[in-house]
Amino acid sequence: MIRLFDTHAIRPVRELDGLWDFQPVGRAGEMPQQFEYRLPVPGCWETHPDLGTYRGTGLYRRTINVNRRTNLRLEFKGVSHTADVYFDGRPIAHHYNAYTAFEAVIRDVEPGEHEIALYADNSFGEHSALHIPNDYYTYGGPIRPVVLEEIEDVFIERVSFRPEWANGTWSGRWRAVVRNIGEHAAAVGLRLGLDGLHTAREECRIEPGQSSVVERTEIYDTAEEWSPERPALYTIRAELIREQERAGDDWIDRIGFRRIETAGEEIRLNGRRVVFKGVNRHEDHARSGAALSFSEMLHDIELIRDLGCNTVRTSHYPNDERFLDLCDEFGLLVWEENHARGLSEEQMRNPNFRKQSEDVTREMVEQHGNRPSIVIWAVLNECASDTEYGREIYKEELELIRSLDPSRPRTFATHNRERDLCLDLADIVSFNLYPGWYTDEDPGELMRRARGWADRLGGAGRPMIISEFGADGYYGFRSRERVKGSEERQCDILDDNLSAYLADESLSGVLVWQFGDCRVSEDNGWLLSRGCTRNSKGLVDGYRRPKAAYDTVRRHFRGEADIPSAGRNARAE
Ligand code: ADA
Repeated sequence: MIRLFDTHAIRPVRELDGLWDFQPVGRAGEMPQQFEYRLPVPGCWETHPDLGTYRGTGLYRRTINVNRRTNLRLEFKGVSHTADVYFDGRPIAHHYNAYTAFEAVIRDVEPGEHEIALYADNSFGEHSALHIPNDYYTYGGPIRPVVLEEIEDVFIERVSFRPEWANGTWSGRWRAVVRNIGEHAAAVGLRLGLDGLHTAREECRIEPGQSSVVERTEIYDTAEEWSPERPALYTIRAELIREQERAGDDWIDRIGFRRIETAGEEIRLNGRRVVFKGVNRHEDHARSGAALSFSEMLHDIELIRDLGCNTVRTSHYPNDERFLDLCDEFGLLVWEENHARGLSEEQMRNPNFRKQSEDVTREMVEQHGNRPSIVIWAVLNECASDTEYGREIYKEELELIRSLDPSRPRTFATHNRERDLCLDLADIVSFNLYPGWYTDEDPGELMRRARGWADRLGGAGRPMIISEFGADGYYGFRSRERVKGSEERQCDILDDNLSAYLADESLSGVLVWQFGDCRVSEDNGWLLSRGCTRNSKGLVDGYRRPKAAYDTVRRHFRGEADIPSAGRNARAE
């Protein structure tokens, strides 16, 4: 399943899912004599019993049949973490980062059988500045769908639609990119339609080998607002009109009309104050790794809604389009962030860091910018925001986001407390704090101190979010003494944190670390602080079995927290 809706009605599209041949290889480009394995796509190789800890390069191979001479467009929605794609033995694409999509366009493909070879590499080293040994796992393989499309020489590359609200009326700012891969200039029409509300037409000319941008603003004065209570979605459709009014290509997406802005210390959604109550979520499942099936994603959404959350943070990378589709559909608000976790200044000085980080940021905003559910863009979780060099990078990335999308507030989650040098650069100040777990601080007191740091360090008068807090809780580990690591102690710590944060009316958000337990890398000492090589701060375990803390959080988020947790006073310390 590619998306929750058809992205094309005219352009022929098919998903290349199913079993592909697979073989571990030494490097991209190497063709083995034989293939020992057949693995699912989408999927990650760790789900195979022989390959549960394989780190290196793996080759996925399959053939396709083409029944007429045509141009092909292959889209890989996410390959972890470096992809090299070959078509009939010829390299056609290279891409770094597991969490954004990339394409390859192949011209004039002859009818017959053709081979697609996808090399995926999940190895660590200087070549990979963002995927490093970390407190989550970098799996290997095509963790998201692979799509095959047939395109004409002139086709629609991308359409963005930004809703705007002015003088009590909605309008929409269209921006369509039309590309010409042919050898002749082309003049085409472009029909831009929004569900029955309007259709507009523009003409454009595209030189060979070039792209043209068509921009237009339309008024939609009867549009219904998208909100968590009523997530009204509209379908936008761009149609490319060739000679004799023939529709040559199309591009379909879903959008929603909603406003998100900060006003002093408040965040406002559609003009009304919103407080984010939610969870941080990794794309990780004990059964399927980072390649969650659609039904596993939907199950996560159902659990998150059942918890009483209105928000999910895509820690620490852009998420699967199908998961975001579900958020659009169910009215769940999303904090989406670029890919990075806990990079020191030295790691941010990796010669590949700047380019790799800029690419994933740009791709995230370009690929996900139409979604009403995304209300915050964030960068660089817990990186070196306490150094001068770090500040340079935070500034660059936050400015890049602003230049690509001025419509959403930006933030970053910091653990640098009173040492942070970047709080003035973001629209929202966000702190990761772990009182009760890593420190013995009182959550209410710490939150007030955090407000003080924000006020002193350039974040005065801006909204504040507690973007992470939590505690380990090993599923099934019970303790009458409520020791650290027990389900009971996890309940206590979350209870203390949530009681303090939710009682404070000035806070704009509380996001629990984390929704589900996730696998972590064995390298780099993570093993020492992560029993069973898992980060066990989930409200559910890797298989989605709710821990006792699930109900603690559920009571708070649903406003039923005066019901005390069982046995609370029994802690022996
Ligand atoms: C950090 C980090 C998370 C996770 C968490 C923890 O603040 O942002 O990715 O590592 O702490 O469990 O300690």
